[in-house]
Amino acid sequence: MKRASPYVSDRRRTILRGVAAGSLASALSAAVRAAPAGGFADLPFAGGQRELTDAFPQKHGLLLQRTRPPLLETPFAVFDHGLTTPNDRFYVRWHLANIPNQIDGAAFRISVHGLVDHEFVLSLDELVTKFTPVHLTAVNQCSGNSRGFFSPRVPGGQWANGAMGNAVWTGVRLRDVLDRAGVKAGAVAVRFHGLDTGVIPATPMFMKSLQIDHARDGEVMIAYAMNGEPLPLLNGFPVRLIVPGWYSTYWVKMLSDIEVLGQPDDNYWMAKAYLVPDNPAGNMEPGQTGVRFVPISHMLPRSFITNLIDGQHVHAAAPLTVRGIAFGGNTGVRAVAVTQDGGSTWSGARLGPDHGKYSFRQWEMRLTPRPGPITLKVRATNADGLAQPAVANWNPGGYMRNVIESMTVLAT
Ligand SMILES: Nc1nc2c(c(=O)[nH]1)N[C@H]1C(S)=C(S)[C@@H](COP(=O)(O)O)O[C@H]1N2
Ligand SMILES: [Mo]
Repeated sequence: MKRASPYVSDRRRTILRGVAAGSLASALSAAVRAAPAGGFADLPFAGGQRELTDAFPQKHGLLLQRTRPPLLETPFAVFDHGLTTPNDRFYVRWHLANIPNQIDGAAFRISVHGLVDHEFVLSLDELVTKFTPVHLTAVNQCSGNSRGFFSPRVPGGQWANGAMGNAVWTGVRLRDVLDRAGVKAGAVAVRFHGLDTGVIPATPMFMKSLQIDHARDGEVMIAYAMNGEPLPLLNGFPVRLIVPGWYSTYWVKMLSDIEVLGQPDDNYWMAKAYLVPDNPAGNMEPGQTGVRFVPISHMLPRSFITNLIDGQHVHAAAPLTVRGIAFGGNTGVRAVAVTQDGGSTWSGARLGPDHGKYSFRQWEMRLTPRPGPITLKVRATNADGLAQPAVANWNPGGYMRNVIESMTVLAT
């Protein structure tokens, strides 16, 4: 048996402490009766009034969109505070209403089964101590982040830009777990599900799959820590899947079941939900017919200004720092550019330290505004040379929005 490194045993204690923290978490049902944190916010689209809530366990100051199952958005100002998104401010999204209120980490098991040589169940303790730990900084972004800005509007969670976050994930390679099971010839996909269920038995269980080669690429992780702490219950305690560069619909939370499949997965959540037009931007015209749809996959480049808000007054003729975050999607950020003249001229921003290709990248630019309104736009180009578009993509699911963002400030 492999002896655990001090780091791992340290980690293990943290995780086991996390179990206790998990049971301290107030029940969700009690949580939703609690009073608002104080304060409301107006997201910049019709129907965007949100209460700021403290009512959910391990969460603080999130924009309440729905209580059960919870949809909680990160207020955008949080992204100005640092490279990673604090766990208590990290957004939350669930599909099904029955989510465990507490999980006993000591009793928790992951079942690995299907087209493998040896089926087995894995305890949290084994996962933490028997596999090589890995760390990765990666953006978790909902496929429907920014859906509230779609025009024409589409149904679904009406998020502004806060259904995303960046965290340092610690866990093990999915490949290592699959290797221990021994994937048989003929395997085509690996399917994942967690502990959440629907209210009525007819509700399809939330299950997502990856192609076998993707599942074994050595990057996909089973994470047991987020920013050095156990995962908050609502972000998937005790373990979740991390699929770097892919939309978070694949990042299955409270992961309890891993099944190797010998045929493509045609379950509801793969075959019917989360489909996008089969082109690089997931784009189509509203009302267009004959469009071929495919399962959503990797993310697209995006960038945001984080230290200014639309309509803000700034000093004219004095140096102004504009800063923000960018990410490349499924690869790193090559460049971030800013325009203050509607897009005729762009200047390169200074990029902050590189924390890996799946992380947010901070950027900064100094400019001296002339008096009057200034429309600022920011554009990221990723390492593949793909830049954000000037015109928004559209699809009926409200997925993959990544248009160049714009805001107007008034210099006086
Ligand atoms: N078990 C489970 N995992 C899940 C989901 C879910 O409903 N159940 N939703 C997915 C979707 S669509 C998103 S956007 C992310 C949200 O992750 P977060 O709540 O940690 O931010 O979880 C993903 N993993
Ligand atoms: Mo999502």
